[in-house]
Amino acid sequence: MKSNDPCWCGSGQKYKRCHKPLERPVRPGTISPMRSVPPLIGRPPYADTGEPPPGREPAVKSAEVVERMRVACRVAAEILRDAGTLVAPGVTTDEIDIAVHEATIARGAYPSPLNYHGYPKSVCTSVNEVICHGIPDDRPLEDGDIVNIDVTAYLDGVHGDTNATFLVGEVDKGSRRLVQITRECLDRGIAAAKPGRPLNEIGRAIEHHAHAHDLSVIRTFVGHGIGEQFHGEPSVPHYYEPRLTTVLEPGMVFTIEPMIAMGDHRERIWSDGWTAVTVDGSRTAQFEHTILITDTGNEVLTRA
Ligand code: HM4
Ligand code: CO
Ligand code: CO
Repeated sequence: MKSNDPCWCGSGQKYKRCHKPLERPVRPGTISPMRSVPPLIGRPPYADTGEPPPGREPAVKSAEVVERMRVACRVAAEILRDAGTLVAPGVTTDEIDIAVHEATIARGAYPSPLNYHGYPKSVCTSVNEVICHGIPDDRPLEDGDIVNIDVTAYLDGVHGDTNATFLVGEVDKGSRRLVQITRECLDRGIAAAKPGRPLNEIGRAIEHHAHAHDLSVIRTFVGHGIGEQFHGEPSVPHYYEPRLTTVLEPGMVFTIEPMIAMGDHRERIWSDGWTAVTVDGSRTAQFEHTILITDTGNEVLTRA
């Protein structure tokens, strides 16, 4: 990222931070009341209090936990695939939330985001310059938007977590390229996740690919261990962190979920306490899988 590169905004101006204000920034909308989950569905420990109990889960899972995670992860992938078919101009992110909520319950699962640290909805929907943790609201998707849908399902005591970025109608070439390179960043990260290798190879591979295409890597939000807890050890940065020499071991289960920006990697958080947006309004994309480290490489658990 050289400082005399043209601005990401497409204005043709010469310098990186010279863009004019966004024509249609995403703004906070109206959030509908929290939805309920039928009492017969197994609930994570934070579902009623909003706070997960203290205590850390080991990064290496038992074979029994892994078997349960295979199911939760496949269910999450199916829900995400189905939610993606709804994406179209005019559809509100609240409508996507309702569909994800109902599809999750229909599979006997609890939508993990719901009341996690008080999060008010069953899915995260992050549009354009929203990096992550966008709250579904009454904003209709517009032609030319990109939207990430982040689904986590809690089934039989374990979580499965996956997300993807979808195109809304006709999307400009720069945004399509952002989405494609971000998908490739996830693929490069997965390919680097092998037993006996340091954890930092994952972020190194992702960052290398993003920088090769003049894109930046979000640093504040990272991949995470997952299992009986939604977020646990290890923490998986999507940039190169040389001190992170933790060796990957068979049985580890974690997410890789790179968030890649067209401009500045820094974020600010809306006053809702959740919605993370880029400081310069540049668009971001994200893809996520939950993976298991095996004796020979890894297995992507979140395939539909
Ligand atoms: S909260 N999604 N994600 N995401 N949190 C509601 C929907 C959410 C997160 C999250 C990515 C990485 C880490 C985290 C996290 C603590 C520190 C409490 C364990 O919250 O690590 O939360
Ligand atoms: Co998250
Ligand atoms: Co995640």
